[in-house]
Amino acid sequence: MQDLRLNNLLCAMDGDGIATVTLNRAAKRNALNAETIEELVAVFSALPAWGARAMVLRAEGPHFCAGLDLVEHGREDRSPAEFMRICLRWHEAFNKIEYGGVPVIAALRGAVVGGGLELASSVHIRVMDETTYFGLPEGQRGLFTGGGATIRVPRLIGQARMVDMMLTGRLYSGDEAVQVGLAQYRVTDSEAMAYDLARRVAQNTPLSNFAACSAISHMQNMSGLDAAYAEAMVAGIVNTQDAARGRLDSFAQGTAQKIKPGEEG
Ligand code: 1HE
Repeated sequence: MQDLRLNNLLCAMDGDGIATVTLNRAAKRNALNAETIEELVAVFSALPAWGARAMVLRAEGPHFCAGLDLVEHGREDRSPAEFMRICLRWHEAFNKIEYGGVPVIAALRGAVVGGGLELASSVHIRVMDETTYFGLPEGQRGLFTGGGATIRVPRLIGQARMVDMMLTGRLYSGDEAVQVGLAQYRVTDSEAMAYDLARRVAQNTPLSNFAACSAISHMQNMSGLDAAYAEAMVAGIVNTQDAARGRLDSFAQGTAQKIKPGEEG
C-alpha cells in the first residue's frame, strides 16, 4: 500500500482485511479527473492481491461524487480520440471493481451523479443515506456517459428509466431510489452500514465471494447456454473447496447456525 502515491484517494486496510478506499477531493465534490481514474485503477488492481476480504468505498465531504471533472475536461480541449482513451481508462478502473472478485460496498451520500453514478454502479452493494440522490446530468451538459453507464445502469434500473434520467435530468432519491434498484439499502448512517456489511461478507469463504463478485458479472455477458456451463464450472470449483468442508460438517452435525428471517448476519 505504501508503494502507491495517491493525491486524490486514501487507502487503508485493517487487521481483518477490510479495506477502505476514500474519494478525497471534497473541495471539488470528488469530481473524477484523469489522475483520480489512474489512482482507482492502481488501487483496485492492488487491493485484491494484498489480501483484502471486502472493501468499503466512501467519500470525504457531503457528496459522494460529482462525476467527470468538467473543468479539466473543458480546459484540456480533448480530441475525440483523446477522450475515447480517457473513457477506456474509466472502464479499466470500474471493471477492476466489478470483476475484481472482492466485494466492494459503497457508502453513498449527497450527489451520486454522472460519472459518480457510473462509479457507484460498478460496486457490488450500494448503501445510501437520506441525503443521497442519483442523476445523469450528461444530457443537460451536452455530454454522454462514457464510464460504463450504458451497460451498468440499465442492468440496475432498466433502459427506460436511464433514458428518462438522461433526457430530463430526473433525479432519484429516498425510498424510490431503492425501489428502482439504484441502492440496495437506505439508512441514516450509510458508512456504519457499509462497514457492518463488509464485516459480514468477509466471513464468507474468499472463493465464494470471488465467484459472487466476478462470475455473476461475467455470466451476464454470456449467452444463456454458455452462462449455464460457466456456472457449473465455477460451482465445481467453489462447492468442492476445502474451506467449505468444516461448514458442511457442522451443518451435518447440527451445530451450524440455521437460517432465520430477521436474524441475517
Ligand atoms: C466540479 C464538479 C465537476 C463540482 N467537475 N469541478 N457532473 C455534473 O454535472 C455535476 C456538477 N456539479 C454540481 O452540480 C454541483 O457541484 C454539486 C451538486 C455536485 C455540488 O454542489 P455544491 O453547491 O455543494 O458545490 P459547488 O459550489 O457547485 O462546487 C464546489 C466546487 O467543486 C467548485 O469548485 P470551486 O473551485 O469553484 O470551489 C466546483 O467547480 C467543483 N465541482 N462538480 C469539476 N463535475 C466519462 S463521461 C462522464 C460524464 C459526466 O460525469 S457528466 C456529469 C458531470
